[in-house]
Amino acid sequence: HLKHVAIAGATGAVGVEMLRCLEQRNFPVGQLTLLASARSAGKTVKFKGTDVTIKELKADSFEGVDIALFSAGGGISKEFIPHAVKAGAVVVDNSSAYRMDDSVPLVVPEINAEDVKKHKGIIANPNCTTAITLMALWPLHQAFGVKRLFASSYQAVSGTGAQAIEELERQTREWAKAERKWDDVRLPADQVKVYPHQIAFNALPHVDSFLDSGYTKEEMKMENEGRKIMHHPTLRASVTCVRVPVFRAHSVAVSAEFEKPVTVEAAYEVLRTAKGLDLVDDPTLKKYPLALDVAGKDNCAVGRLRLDCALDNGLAFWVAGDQLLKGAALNAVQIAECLV
Ligand code: 2RA
Repeated sequence: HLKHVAIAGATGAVGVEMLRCLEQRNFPVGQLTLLASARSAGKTVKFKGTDVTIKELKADSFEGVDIALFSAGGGISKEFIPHAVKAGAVVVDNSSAYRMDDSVPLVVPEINAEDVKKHKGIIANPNCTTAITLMALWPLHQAFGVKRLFASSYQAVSGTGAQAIEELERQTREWAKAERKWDDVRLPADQVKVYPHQIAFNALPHVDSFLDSGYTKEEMKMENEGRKIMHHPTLRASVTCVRVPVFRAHSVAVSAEFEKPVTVEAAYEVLRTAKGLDLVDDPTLKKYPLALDVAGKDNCAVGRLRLDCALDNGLAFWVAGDQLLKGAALNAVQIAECLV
């Protein structure tokens, strides 16, 4: 039966995609409440051909709400989710606020949908880089038992939000407008607002904040969240997260070591039938996952499979996925689908 659904952060890059996923997947929405900052209150957006007016997010915004999707940052989640739960809503939170809370399931439906029913009012959506990587790692883990992995991510600016998308657009346009050459790409400091350094034509090894260990919070999410989602408490993951001038798809280079003997052919067997994943792997035809190809798509894509030459029993591969969809909005809506 129909649900009263709320989206907190409805005007953000992820919130907009959440609304689109609800519509495209024909989610049983009986009533829709769109919540954002005072700045956005009063604006209208279309849902199934009807104008819906955005309201200011407040403590009492959740009366009668059955399912609340949050994507407005950890601070907003911490402040307002308790009110939503108190009002009787089940919350799917895209922020990192509750992911490692023992009473909060952390879910990628293709992997651990059964954890959804253990919720005490909140279900957490994983970090985008984790979700996208696990879409390829999970089937391989089921078949061969992953011990540890080394990964480098190439993360889209959409992961930072709408302002970062705008910053990459602006910096790229600024360079092109001036008809500058390939060896003259440094922009004036006042063009660098969102990131610590220019993102256009650059690669920033700095996503989220640094820890005393020298890793960033983003880099440790792969191990911390991977252990919880896969119910694999001894998983080890050494990751370097890099922001690159790509708009909305994350790509990850992975080297994974397994318990059981692996071959590329055996890996193909499990990847070919994995849900939510496309196997795109034929270098002779220049076929491998591309950020531009997965952008806007529900499925992630895996390719460049080969026996890892530096591990005794490992596979190297490349996985890509839309950061706003499987990395955030789609996964959150798929979790909500487990609730209806
Ligand atoms: C990022 N994974 O890409 C983080 C949050 N979406 O910035």
